[in-house]
Amino acid sequence: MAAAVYKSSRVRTRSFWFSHPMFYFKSTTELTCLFVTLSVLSSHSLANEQDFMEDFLKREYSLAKPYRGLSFSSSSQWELMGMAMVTPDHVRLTPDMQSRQGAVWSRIPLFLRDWELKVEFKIHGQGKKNLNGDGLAIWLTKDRMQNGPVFGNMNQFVGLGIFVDTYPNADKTHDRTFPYISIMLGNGTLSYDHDRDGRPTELGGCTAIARNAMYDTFLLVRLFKNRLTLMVDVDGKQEWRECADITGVRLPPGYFLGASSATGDLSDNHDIISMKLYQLTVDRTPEEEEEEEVVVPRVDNMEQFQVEVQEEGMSGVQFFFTFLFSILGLGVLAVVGLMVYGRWKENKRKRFY
Ligand SMILES: *[C@@H]1O[C@H](CO)[C@@H](O)[C@H](O)[C@H]1NC(C)=O
Ligand SMILES: [Ca+2]
Repeated sequence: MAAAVYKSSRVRTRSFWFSHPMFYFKSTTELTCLFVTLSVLSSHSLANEQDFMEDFLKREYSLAKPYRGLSFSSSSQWELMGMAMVTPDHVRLTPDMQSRQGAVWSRIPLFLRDWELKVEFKIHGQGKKNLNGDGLAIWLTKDRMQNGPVFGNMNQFVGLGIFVDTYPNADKTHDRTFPYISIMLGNGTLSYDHDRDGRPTELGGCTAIARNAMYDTFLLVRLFKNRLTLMVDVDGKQEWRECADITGVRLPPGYFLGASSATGDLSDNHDIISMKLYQLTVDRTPEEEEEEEVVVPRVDNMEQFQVEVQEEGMSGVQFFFTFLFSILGLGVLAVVGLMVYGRWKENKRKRFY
């Protein structure tokens, strides 16, 4: 859990420094200290970046124009399924029509441990806001080419699912703005709950206004030393915004990349423009090298997610009882205080006689 708390407090501290530097640091000594600290911090993060000694595109795992390695034939690297179709500009998983499903799956299992996946896509359609659906999903899973209720793929999947959910099925007055992108790690027993937009199993996520957008949407998924980060770029600025950051992610090797989508009563065009996989080369310590492989996907430190739940604040009932007990507690304290004071006064009076 430390990671999430540490991260959010660091972000807050930083924005405070930037907005009130002079207010906070009165003397030059303090400013010098701050400067040294910041330099150390930034050089540290630079060193982190250089951990990626080299990265390069793996064509056999990538899907890009003009989509040569893609067809229904068994010799292709990527395979289409359902309503999915290829055009010169994109792979359309579903058209803007009701009750369609489509997917595209890699045939080659991925055995890299550290990688980065860049996905470019576009979701667009005629429907008004919140009268469109349902979104698309990016997969790295044990099974491939399955039909089902999770954005056009099976439920109880085993592996990684990233959902670009464009329709709020749960309470529509809730604080969360859609489209919402979220991450789930399936282990074969966990179930994605569509009616609750997958909240019970979500490991992280963010809002990304990625529908009928002027620019294509980009997702960057990185698995680096068991740390899974998700970044998005929705407004064509070519800048990544952090969406989720999960440590201790353990994914068995040999899973398949894919993308799928489904429409129901509501629809949209769900277009994948490219999925590019880059290998990250990593320096490992001997201990890291020896880390045993897992058989079922899992997250090592599940506590990191309990914090997020707490951050949602107290419910009305919780608040009422906390308030009630605080008042009662104060009352008891006051009574005890008065009694002690009364005793003390009485004792003092007695001593005078
Ligand atoms: C999957 O994860 C859930 C929740 O962490 C756990 O209760 C369940 O036993 C796990 N299943 C497997 C097959 O590991
Ligand atoms: Ca939904």
